[in-house]
Amino acid sequence: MHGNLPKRAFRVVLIKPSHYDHDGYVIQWWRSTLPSNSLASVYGLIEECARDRVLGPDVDIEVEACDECNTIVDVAGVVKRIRAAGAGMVGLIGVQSNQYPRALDLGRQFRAHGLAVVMGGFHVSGCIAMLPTLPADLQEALDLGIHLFAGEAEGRMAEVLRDVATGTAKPIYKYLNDLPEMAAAVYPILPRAVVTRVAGHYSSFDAGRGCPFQCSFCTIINVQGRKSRYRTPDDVEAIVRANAAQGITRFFITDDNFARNRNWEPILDRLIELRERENFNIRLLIQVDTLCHRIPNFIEKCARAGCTAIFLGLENINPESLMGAKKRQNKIWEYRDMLLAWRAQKVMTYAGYILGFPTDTPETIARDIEIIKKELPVDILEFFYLTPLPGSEDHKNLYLRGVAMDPDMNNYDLEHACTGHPLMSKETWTRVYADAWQRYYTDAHVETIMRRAVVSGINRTKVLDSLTIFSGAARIEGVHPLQFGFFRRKLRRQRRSGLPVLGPLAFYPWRAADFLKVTGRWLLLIWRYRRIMARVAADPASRTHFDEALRPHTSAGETDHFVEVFADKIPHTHGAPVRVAAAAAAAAE
Ligand code: B12
Ligand code: SF4
Repeated sequence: MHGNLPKRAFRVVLIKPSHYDHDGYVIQWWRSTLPSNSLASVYGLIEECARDRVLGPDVDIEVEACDECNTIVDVAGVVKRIRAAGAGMVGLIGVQSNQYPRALDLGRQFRAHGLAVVMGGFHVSGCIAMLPTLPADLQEALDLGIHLFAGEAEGRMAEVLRDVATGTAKPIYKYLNDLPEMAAAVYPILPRAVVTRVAGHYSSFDAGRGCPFQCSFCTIINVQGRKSRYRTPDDVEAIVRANAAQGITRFFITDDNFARNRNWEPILDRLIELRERENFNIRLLIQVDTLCHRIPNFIEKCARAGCTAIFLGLENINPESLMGAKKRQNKIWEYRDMLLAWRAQKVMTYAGYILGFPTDTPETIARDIEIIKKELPVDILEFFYLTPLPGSEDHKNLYLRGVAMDPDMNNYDLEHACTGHPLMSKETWTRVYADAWQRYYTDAHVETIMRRAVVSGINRTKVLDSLTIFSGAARIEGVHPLQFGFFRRKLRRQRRSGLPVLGPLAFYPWRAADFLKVTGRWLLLIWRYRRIMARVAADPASRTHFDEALRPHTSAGETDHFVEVFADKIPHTHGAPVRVAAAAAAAAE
């Protein structure tokens, strides 16, 4: 019957916006280094709508996706393709606060051509979840006729498409209080052509959402909730198989804390089965917390399932800062055991470190980084400013108290001081951030990390490549390594609205000089680090290398030197080193 209906098309163009650098150019690369899971999630949802023909049996839903971090958005081309299809919409995907100004600039251009635009992601969801009234920037989007989507879209995408197709889309879709179950939910997927724009062909999926902890700087718990919602092993297997069919077997599991995914074990068991019985060459990058070593078998199973690297939120080594941010779960006296447990499985560790907690000063930060270098066997340390991200409790409190915060959302990328600090001026804090990279990534410490990699049997090329990127991204490119890619592109015309588009005679000589300077600095860094690697590899002593950071705790109650430094700051929580607290109390008498 339906076969007689003339076919129509509805084209959905999904764009994950990037954000602007200091000069107002879009941060984009020939190849990015990390995949966008938000894009993969929404792509999967639109594909489901296409399969289910939610706009009617005669309407073909066509979908295309791009991540602006690795693809130039051709606005005119998008307009042409949607017009050629006869109907459609632009989806601005996974828009974070720092990406909001860029997303608005893109939305404005599409709206000027009369296209329907829908925007979702953490800025929209976080602001609507936490603030009593709609902030001015979200109102600006509404005034442009952009539709906002707050919450998660699983099970809701068909409604949005139908509304857009019939011209009845709502200004705001609000689904924050009704979080979808993830069991049997549609899973994230991207076509190979999109994935190949990520160096190393990494794809991603979230095996779960929600985190039980309550860190005050966190946005996630206020948008995705604190209850663990998780995918089934069958779904995870289906994700792996669907990607493997396109030749993709490397995944970033984007759960903020995979260790608190209540289904972690059956999921890992299934991945282990796929690797060990069916020879899938799975490689995983996961995010965990600092208590994960206490979960029986967790680390061992992660390694068997193909985990070669982890991200963890160390955040700070001063218990006072951690308590202030309600990060009570971080027990500094267990940091070394936890890191050694990962090393024993040959897994590389990346740790996030936040600068700007209320009691931080340039001196304490410098001291703490030196302590980490000497006493903790972490490979990569990455620095962030403590930032009141929209959607976090910190942001809400400052907002309600009327404390000044940077009005430019582009700066909420964890690389800028966005509010005042009680002990440091903005200039000092900025200097401290730059100094932190300098202080950690000294050639001497890079050499120590390489020696530790050799003795622990961790893939040295992987460690060396990461050291190069993390050492150079902020200092050479001026962008955080999490936003890094290979070969920066700066398009003369893709400049932030309000800033002038330079003429070719001014732009190209500047860009050529800029390119040569940056390339020269990279080549120098790569050359230096390769020499360090060669030296370490040639030195037989590397194979028996030992330093304080690699020393396991041998007797019960034994504490690290740095734990003693913070003895008076450690709260009397369960498991805290009593000997240290007692010693500190005795010393104080
Ligand atoms: C994986 C990840 C990354 C990856 C990939 C980016 C990505 N978005 O996929 C990498 C490592 C590149 C990354 C980098 C950064 N990230 Co990040 N990242 C995440 C993380 C852990 C998961 C993202 C995800 O996949 N979520 C699951 C998806 C399904 O949720 P979602 O994006 O919200 O999308 C759903 C809905 O919002 C909605 N939706 C979204 N878009 C649209 C569009 C339409 C049209 C519709 C209808 C619906 C819709 O439907 C989706 C499905 O339910 C989140 C935390 C989190 N739990 O979400 C942080 C998070 C998004 N990142 C954050 C930040 C700050 C950054 C960085 C600036 C720095 C940093 N510290 O990491 C950089 C920015 C660089 C960049 N280019 O994105 C913040 C953003 C907070 C904010 N208010 O802006 C978050 C929330 C974490 C935090 N610290 O609070 N990140
Ligand atoms: S552990 Fe991570 S995801 Fe969980 S509340 Fe803290 S910052 Fe958020």
